[in-house]
Amino acid sequence: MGSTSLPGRIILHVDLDYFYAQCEENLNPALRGKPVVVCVYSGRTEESGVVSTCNYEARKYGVKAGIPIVRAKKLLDTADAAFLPMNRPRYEAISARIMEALKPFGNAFEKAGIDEAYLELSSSINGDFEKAEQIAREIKQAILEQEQITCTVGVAPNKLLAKIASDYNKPNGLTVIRPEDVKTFLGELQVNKIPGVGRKTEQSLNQLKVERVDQLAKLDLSVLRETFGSSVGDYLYRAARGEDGEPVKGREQPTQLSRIATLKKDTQEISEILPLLEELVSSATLKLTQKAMTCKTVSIIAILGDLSIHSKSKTLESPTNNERIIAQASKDLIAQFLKSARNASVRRVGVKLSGLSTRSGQTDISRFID
Ligand code: DCP
Ligand code: CA
Ligand code: CA
Repeated sequence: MGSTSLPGRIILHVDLDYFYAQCEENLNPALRGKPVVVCVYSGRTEESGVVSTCNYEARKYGVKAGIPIVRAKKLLDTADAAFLPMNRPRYEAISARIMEALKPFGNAFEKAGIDEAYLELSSSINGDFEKAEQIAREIKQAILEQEQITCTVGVAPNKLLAKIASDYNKPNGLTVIRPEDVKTFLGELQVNKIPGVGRKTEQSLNQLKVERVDQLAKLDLSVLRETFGSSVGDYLYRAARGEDGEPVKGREQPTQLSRIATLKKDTQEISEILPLLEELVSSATLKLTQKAMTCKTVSIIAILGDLSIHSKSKTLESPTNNERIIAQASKDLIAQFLKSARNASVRRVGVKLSGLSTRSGQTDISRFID
């Protein structure tokens, strides 16, 4: 049923604390220490609308996102609270700067909302959770220094667990779930701590006498599928075990990577083509490794003296970022091409790696994390 957590994988989830309200505190430091409520006014009457978010001082009074402003005002009746209209463009500008600052900390970066992002650390630290925790502290410090914004970070073997970890101890928290602790950590949580489990799912689970995740893990897959349908059923089954193979995917994550260059002179000789092709392979493979990605297909491109474009592809046995394997495949392909296209005089040569993935095939795990 799809891949589970790869050995050696480490993911960080960063979630900014009481984000809109914290932005407002920074814009007006006099607000600090007071309950601050950011409101979405509907405009119908002066008071109508809902709470977008609030700081932790306001939360002590029971105020939370989604409740009517009128209700928040009642709860904060006796407090010296500030009610502010939401100003989304401001928060977006702050968010954009923070996201840029986060990117260099990981091999892959995925923005998951205005105030949260995933970072893949796997290939740079070789499964070392101590180092990952250190990076998490550096991130917290960097965002605090640059934007005076606190955040909570979760560090775990996959995205699902990293998200659960960052939700565990807010605000200004840092929670690490090591692979060996997953079962105990997860088992004790209430089922509503699983992302996506809302009130309705929670109620259905309660009817099945399931309140905690360890109890959920005891349910048969067939029962979960019957109750929730096959896709939600499968998700809950895997989530209860802490399993998630989702890659960290930036929107700009490439699906292919290519390198192409012109030969010193047009040639039909493989010996005159190989040195350049090897250089191109080396450069493309380096990029692949830096992105903590693997490729499934290798292609060569040949542009001839008459400027006609030709290509040949080979699908590998398993995804890889191993330069030797990719170089061998390219060499085989160019040899095949020269053989089939007799008299072809090559002017430009290139290599293309496609079927790129941050997930590695099972047989290639060691290459992925080295
Ligand atoms: N938001 C909103 N309406 C909601 C929930 C959230 O407008 N029902 C906005 C305001 C939040 C931002 O999205 O500041 C991020 O949402 P979070 O759920 O991460 O909540 P906060 O960052 O406010 O608080 P926390 O410290 O719990 O993360
Ligand atoms: Ca948040
Ligand atoms: Ca969030």
